[in-house]
Amino acid sequence: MTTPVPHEPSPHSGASLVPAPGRLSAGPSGGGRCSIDGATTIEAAPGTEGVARWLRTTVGAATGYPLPPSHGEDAPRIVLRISPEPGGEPDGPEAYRLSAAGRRVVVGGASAAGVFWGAQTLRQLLGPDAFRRAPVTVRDAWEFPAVTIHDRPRFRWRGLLLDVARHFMPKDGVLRYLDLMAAHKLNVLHLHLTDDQGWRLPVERYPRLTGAGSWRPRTKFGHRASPLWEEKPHGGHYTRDDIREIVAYAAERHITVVPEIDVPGHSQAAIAAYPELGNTDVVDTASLTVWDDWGISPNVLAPTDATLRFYEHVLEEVLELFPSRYVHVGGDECPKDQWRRSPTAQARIAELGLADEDGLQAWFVGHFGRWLSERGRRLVGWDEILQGGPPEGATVSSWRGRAGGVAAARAGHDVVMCPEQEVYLDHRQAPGDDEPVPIGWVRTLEDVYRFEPVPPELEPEHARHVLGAQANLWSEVTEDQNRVDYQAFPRLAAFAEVAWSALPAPAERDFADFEQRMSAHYRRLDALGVAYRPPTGPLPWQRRPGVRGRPLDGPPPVR
Ligand code: TNX
Repeated sequence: MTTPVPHEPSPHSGASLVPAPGRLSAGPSGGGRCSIDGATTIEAAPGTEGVARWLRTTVGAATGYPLPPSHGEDAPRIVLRISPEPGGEPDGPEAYRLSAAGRRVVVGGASAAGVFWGAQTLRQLLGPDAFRRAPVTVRDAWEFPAVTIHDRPRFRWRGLLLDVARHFMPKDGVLRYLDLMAAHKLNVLHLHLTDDQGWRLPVERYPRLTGAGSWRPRTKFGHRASPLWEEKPHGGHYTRDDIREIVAYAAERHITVVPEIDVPGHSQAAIAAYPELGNTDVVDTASLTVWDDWGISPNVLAPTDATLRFYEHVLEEVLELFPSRYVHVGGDECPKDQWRRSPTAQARIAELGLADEDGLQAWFVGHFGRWLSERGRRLVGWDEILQGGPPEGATVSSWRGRAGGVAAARAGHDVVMCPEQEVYLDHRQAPGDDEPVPIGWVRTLEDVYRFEPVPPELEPEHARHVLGAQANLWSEVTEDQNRVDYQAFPRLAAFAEVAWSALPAPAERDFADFEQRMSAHYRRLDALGVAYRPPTGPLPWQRRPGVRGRPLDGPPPVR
């Protein structure tokens, strides 16, 4: 993590950048314009070819300009270069500087990632139509006010979780979200690939995981109290090439895909496919199906050697497909009832000399922590992995509030802050009962804008363990792309600013300034075709009258 630079509200209201950059000033000569046109070329220094390709395919498509490689000194151009800070990298590898004046734009990044984030800023400067895929009008030139920007992220983990298990998100949808993340300078996609309700990852050695585990014969609208079963199968899974494509597409955008294989709970789909994975001595796992309801399934993995081997084999294929240093193994919400009743589980507790079932869970997760570190990877787990002691070197996703993150950081573990009370985007964003299937706490755009990833109670020497923040978008109530967009936006834009920009303490944040920039940003989202929640509330077709959500005055949110 880099030290925050003080945030200056944009003096350049026309630019309306989201997330806000560190420093922005009017062009080198104190004013003037910058333009790109049909003669503009791209001069890409070694290492920045990917950014040039991205500019050509996006800004090139939107403007209709070819943006060919530069030859010769005089052509109007976009210059891409990697220019580490002299004497080190005080601003971190993702920092960039952008200066735009006349017919020349220069983007210098501390690394290719920095150059890429600078290119995102350039696209925003060009105006909302730069987010379209073809020109809506033929223009001689695209103009914007000349500007100089110095920018860098506050956090190195700026994540979004997509739950592709509860409702499958086809490959195109994932690629589209990678584009949306890139436009907001987010850099970690946490893919929740397995759960009780579906297994989406192809595993060559165990074909039934997707063969049987990737679909359920019926599904349900609404949260778990809803009576609205739909007698229609739901399912889908990726192929190995789909995963390779997703990972490569993400890498071109300087986004890391962190895969999650959830163990030992949230595993009913796997048990339905391979009944021997479950606690066969206390349940007839052969009659289990992929779960068609929401909540926390009691059917968890058996703590046997055979189960460990099975998941090692699964993880071998995960490591082959995902280069990410971090691999998430879940560890959340594992009901212990079956283990309490299972003679096999109890024998294991005795054999290992463990105190109880929590110890068994820690042993199970710890096994994979060691297994991953022997292979040069790092385990990430939900904050339940703190019970019974987290594996050495594990990173903790703090979701049940901030306490898990604080305890983990004090114990020397890296943490990603994603408290459900603040950044669960499946939760409702307004109190009105016209919100579509409202669940969870009300978290408005302003609430998300005032989310602070570093818990105030954390001592400065431990705060460096906060790698960053993540917004989690679970999909029990988001059955298609429009519903996902509605929950994600506009709040993901506020979240991106929290994760990227050096904002002051929550109470001092200038939400009015953010809202003003958002009015321009909504035009970008329109051009991108994002079905966001309008500031005035849901459009008629975004409502879902009569579907039971969760009453606001009830107990804490039901999942
Ligand atoms: C909690 S976050 C869960 C998910 C649910 C989500 C719904 C976490 C580790 N577990 O399984 O989908 O709440 O908001």
